[in-house]
Amino acid sequence: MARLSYLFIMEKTKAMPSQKISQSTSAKKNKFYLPKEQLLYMHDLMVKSRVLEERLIKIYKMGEAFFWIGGPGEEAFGVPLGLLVNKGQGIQHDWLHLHYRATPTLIAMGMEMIDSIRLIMNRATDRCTGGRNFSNHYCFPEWNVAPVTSPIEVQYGHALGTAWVQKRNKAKGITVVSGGDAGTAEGDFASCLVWSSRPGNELPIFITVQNNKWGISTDYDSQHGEKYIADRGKAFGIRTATIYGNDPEESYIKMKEEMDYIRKERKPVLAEIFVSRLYGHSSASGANFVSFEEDPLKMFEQKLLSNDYIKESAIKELYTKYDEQSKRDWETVRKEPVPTPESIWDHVYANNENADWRKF
Ligand SMILES: Cc1ncc(C[n+]2csc(CCOP(=O)(O)OP(=O)(O)O)c2C)c(N)n1
Repeated sequence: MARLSYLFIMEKTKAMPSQKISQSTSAKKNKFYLPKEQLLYMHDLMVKSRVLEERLIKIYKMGEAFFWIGGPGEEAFGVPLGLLVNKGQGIQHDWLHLHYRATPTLIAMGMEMIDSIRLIMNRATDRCTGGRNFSNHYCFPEWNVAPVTSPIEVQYGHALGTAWVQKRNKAKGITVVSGGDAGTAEGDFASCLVWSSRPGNELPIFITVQNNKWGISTDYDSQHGEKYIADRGKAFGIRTATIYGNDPEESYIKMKEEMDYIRKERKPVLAEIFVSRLYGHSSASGANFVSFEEDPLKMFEQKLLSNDYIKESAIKELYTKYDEQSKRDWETVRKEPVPTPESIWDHVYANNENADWRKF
């Protein structure tokens, strides 16, 4: 017991990572570069994503879900990414290998709130996994969104596969992979750098790392000797970028530049994007709001307000609209069935939905 409370105090008082996210000059200025309509649209999607995640946390805390993990704090990166994707099925479209903080990206791509609620509540109606996986473990074959995995970083190996097929077929689409800073210690990440940059066989892949400075409760500074994770790409001749991901406009402009380069040159880019983690790691660490990190949504709202692009009342209305919608969706999902025991083998193999492994 004494040890437990000691650990608890350690966790509470742990020093914050010292290396602060550096805000770029354009984000600091109270000036916008993108059209007003686009900024307001991005804001709308960011609010929708945040309200949805906060609804998921409430559902977990009500005891109606087993686990929560998600993306509050990554909206200013995730929404622009979703808007920049060439969405569709097949190699002419972009392929996405995302991790478990990708709600903002999926919302920007058109995912409905109810899809995410069905997933966290493990309902048979869940489009991604038929109610068989964790929250935020999305999978949308019709948009080339590969299943999110629980083992971290394996997606960097999977992503090579779709990028390789796109290259071999001279397809238009590119591959996008996302993951966290701590996970870059895994071999899969190193394999991704090696295989995406082989001379003459470079792959059209956008390798992104969302650096929130944490790996569950391990702080960034105690693990990384390199100044930037992105610098690792230089050893392989990969073009690199560091992006301040708490400003949606900066994320959009800089990621567009990198994605345009990949689309044209058919070569990889490694981008490190600095983001916040606003509700801790997951429900395993309490899923409570932390006030010591930058809130990209609040910062964006301040800038929109001071430029007179939106009124305080309109912001409130937006939150209310999505909050009410998420409540209605929750009520709907509550009444839906959970998967039947017989469905346990469904979707184990692609295109063989009723495969029963016991027959093999
Ligand atoms: C292969 C593997 N090792 C360990 C874990 C346990 N684990 C889950 S999340 C996580 C931290 C990941 O941190 P980071 O990559 O920075 O991503 P973040 O969660 O901060 O977005 C760890 C170690 C795991 N899921 N898979």
